[in-house]
Amino acid sequence: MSVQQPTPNDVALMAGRAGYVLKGNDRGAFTVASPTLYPHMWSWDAGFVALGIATVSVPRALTELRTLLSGQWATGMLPHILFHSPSDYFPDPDRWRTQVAAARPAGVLTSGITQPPIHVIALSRILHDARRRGGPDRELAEAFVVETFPRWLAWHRYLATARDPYAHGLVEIHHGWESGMDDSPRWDEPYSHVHPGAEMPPFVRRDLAHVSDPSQRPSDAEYARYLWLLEQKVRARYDDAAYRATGDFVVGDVLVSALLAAASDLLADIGSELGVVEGVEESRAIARRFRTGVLRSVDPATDLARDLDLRTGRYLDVDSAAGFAPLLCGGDDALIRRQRDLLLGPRWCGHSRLRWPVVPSVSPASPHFRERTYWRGPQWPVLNWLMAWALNRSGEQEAANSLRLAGLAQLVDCDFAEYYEPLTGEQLGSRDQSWTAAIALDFLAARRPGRRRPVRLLTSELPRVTPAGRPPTQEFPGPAVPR
Ligand code: 9WN
Repeated sequence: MSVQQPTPNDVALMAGRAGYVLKGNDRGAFTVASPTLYPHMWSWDAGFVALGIATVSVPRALTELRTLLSGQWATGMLPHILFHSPSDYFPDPDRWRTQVAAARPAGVLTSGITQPPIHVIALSRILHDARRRGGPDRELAEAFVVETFPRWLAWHRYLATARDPYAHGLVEIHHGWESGMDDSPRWDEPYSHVHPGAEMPPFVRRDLAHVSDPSQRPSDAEYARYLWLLEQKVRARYDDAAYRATGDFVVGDVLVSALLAAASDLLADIGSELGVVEGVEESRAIARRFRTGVLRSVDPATDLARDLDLRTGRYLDVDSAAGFAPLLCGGDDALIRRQRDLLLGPRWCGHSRLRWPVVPSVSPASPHFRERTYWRGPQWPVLNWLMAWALNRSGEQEAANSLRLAGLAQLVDCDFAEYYEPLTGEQLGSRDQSWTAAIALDFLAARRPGRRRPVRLLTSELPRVTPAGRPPTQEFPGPAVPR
């Protein structure tokens, strides 16, 4: 693959433009996921956004997490959306009708389902940044960890109990949206058992008004199923046991489980470093249980982890990036090495047809692969970040760095698209997507264990890039997030 190195100007522009996007999406105490398509706070987006902002401002990054915690339910659940002000996003609070739920928070309108527990991973990165800076940033971040430790533990405990009542070691999701990968082929089989009832209120999709090509989004039939599950959650009054007894979609999600394991380990680490005693052992036990569940799901024929359909008791065999869940939670060194080789090899990042060697959401070699459709093949920078993070953590710095550099090359157009067509590199979905800009900032800051360098020193490391999209032409100010 021919890659062209960006000029120092490209790199400076990327940092400046990423900061500009995040500043533009900043609503004071939180960041909208994107300016038009997603004008509210999304849970796992907020985690990625916070760790990106931390490269510029630790206090503002902590504010992002604090705002997210203001939406926490009495059960410990962190909802997937905190609504901001009236907008054309649908489903809106009137559709979610969370007032039926006793556990909802006061004073904040939220959705009634979850998203992947990335937040403590973000928090540990923010703490790392704050410690390197020292002074007030360090004090603030350490105090924040101690203060909020019980809240994060309650979030993880909710997933480990209400969402794994039979101790499978896999977090149960009740909606594809809870996986963060809405229409992934991972969910085709369980969704085939979801049949919207006649009682479903009518609806008009509003998302399609914000994309140039509807085929980049889930289909109408898929949307009807999404909204039917939402109705089932409302009918169960958002009670997990009641939904489990009546709802159509109940699946053990390996990626969510691996993130829970990794985040629980980190919570125990940062808590005990700061003298927290209560909850540290519980956190370690959660990590162990879900790591075991993830490793147990691995198909020895493919070395990929598999989701478990808890309605049928069958593992779901799909070549999606979620199969690399063991890389995220660790626990089997030989498997991690095989997953590293698989990830970088010709079925995944090294596939000969890919524009950039970064992880696609589905393997191009899979019959499920569709290059333009949402979570069915396109490349999502946040997934690439997760893989790079996991490799780094497993001591695979070289492999991690190759994903980071290719990820930067992919983003050099500075559009910060929601996702990318993997064969051409075309930007798809929303533009100025907050988490994509945040990933760019984090990759530019080049954190590696014991090492962090300012943005401008990085140019010699970057691969050569030929921007597949339009070259950036505007002038932007430097990172504009308040310090
Ligand atoms: C539904 C905000 C979110 C991401 C999800 C992504 C998409 C929402 C949608 O956008 O989901 O939650 O309306 O399509 O799939 O991962 O958090 O960026």
